[in-house]
Amino acid sequence: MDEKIETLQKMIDSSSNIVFFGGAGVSTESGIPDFRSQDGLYRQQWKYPPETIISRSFFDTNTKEFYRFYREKLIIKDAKPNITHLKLAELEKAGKLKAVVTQNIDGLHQKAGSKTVYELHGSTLRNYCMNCHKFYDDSFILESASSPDTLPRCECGGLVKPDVVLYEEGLDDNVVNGALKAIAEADMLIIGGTSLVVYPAAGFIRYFKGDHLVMINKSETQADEMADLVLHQGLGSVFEQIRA
Ligand code: CNA
Repeated sequence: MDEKIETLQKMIDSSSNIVFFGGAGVSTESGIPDFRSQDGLYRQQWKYPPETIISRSFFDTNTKEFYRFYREKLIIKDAKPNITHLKLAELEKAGKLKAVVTQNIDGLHQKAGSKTVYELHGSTLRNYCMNCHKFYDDSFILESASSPDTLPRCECGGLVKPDVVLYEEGLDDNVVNGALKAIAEADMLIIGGTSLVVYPAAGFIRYFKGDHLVMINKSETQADEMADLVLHQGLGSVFEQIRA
């Protein structure tokens, strides 16, 4: 076991209130592209930049184009949790990890068995009628596309919108409060798979006042300089060596 992994294991062993703060890099090893890596969604050619498409004003004015992107790029039907999701769930079961705070919208932490998950940006697994608030799953959104131009309509006729926080929309207060409380009370914060450039989410790590701050990310981030331990490598190659 290399020295940094040993240090990480010792930090985990001596902590009892760990929080994991993650982003799209947690799910790349499940086959879901992130935004900013080499093969991320921002490098793919699309008629509009992704941050434009997943904004509220675009949703309101170019609804068909929004759903074409949403169905094709953001709903990943058969994705399975990877070793990082599974180890985090094990750490929670062992009573060491108290919460996962995620910017991801893929539901994979819950699929892995994690119970306390703060989904800052919502979930593609939930979609709701903007008229009567009836909820629909992700299959409904996919199956409602008889042609790529078809909009997902509720039985009442209302448009079914993803329960995902779009650019220009605010975060849910309860989720934010839960996430901030968990981070503020943690004795160890592990940040992983996030470029830490999307706000306000990225600012949440500033609430941490515990003993061990660890950053695990393939590329450099703004958290590197304040972290006690920095690992620039794939999350899977780290978590496969960690004992709960
Ligand atoms: P991002 O900006 O794409 O950054 C991802 C970061 O993860 C990059 O710095 C990569 O270097 C790093 N990374 C990629 N793969 C790995 C790996 N295997 N191990 C370690 N590091 C890795 O994504 P952020 O989450 O920071 O940006 C926030 C956006 C992305 C949120 O609003 C999400 O909703 C959105 N997003 C989510 C998903 C998902 O739910 N799986 C997918 C794509 C985008």
